[in-house]
Amino acid sequence: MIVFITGASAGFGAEMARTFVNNGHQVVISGRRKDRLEALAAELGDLALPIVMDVTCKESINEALSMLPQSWRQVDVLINNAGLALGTAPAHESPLADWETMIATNCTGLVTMTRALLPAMVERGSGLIINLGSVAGSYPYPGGNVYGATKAFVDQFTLNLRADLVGTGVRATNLAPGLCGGTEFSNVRFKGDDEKAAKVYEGTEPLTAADIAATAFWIATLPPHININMIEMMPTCQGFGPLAIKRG
Ligand code: NDP
Ligand code: 8X3
Repeated sequence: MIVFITGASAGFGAEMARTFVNNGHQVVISGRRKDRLEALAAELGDLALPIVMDVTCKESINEALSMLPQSWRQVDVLINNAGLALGTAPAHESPLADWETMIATNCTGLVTMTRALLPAMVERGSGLIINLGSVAGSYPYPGGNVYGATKAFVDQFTLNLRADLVGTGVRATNLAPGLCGGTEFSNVRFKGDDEKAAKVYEGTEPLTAADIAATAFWIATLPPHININMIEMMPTCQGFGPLAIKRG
């Protein structure tokens, strides 16, 4: 298979690249940080192709896709993984620029990549798009405001892809994890405050990037007549909170 992963310079994306390459598949590893991608490519060898690309920029996506060598063009699996949360401030205090960045990356970037690669999949009658959603797309929490809303978008967009793709042979999945440690997610969310980021996982046994990679690999290697619409996964230590009520 040829697998195209966005956001492969860290976290889930890098681990998914390792899993697919270690199982003999070709993987395009993309992201903004060239040094990270080159280091991962050096680790993984010829089955990994590093491509610098910013999903928030249409021109960057088009240029990256046009640079793919002929033998890498028939993408079987697109993993729309690039994404981020910025901050946990309440809506009335969140910087608008943070909201715009989350929407540009988690929503616009994801649909731009999908629109670019989907027609060829439909033409071939096969292909798979795995979108990284989140539990934040299903359950509200204080400070989740736009991040959660972008992941709700991912959920509904994936279901609507399914609606359009019935009969084409192309599959689509929303992979929606909960608390997952060992990635840069919280370091990015807290804008480099690594102490605050580490506290998120204190005293927990969170999911790992390897858990997510194994799940993505399982989805991608199922027989072609099976479509996993949505998978929500949490660590056993995570659950649900009560609804908030302000009394008095
Ligand atoms: P990381 O911060 O570790 O990795 C995010 C990746 O996205 C990086 O490779 C980063 O690369 C890339 N990225 C960010 N912005 C852009 C951009 N504009 N263009 C291209 N690439 C970009 O996070 P995770 O691995 O933890 O998260 C991956 C996905 O999973 C995200 O969509 C996240 O929302 C989702 N998720 C994460 C959970 C968690 O708890 N960790 C739980 C549920 C969902 P670079 O900076 O080099 O561009
Ligand atoms: C990441 C999980 O709970 O931090 O999507 O929003 S959470």
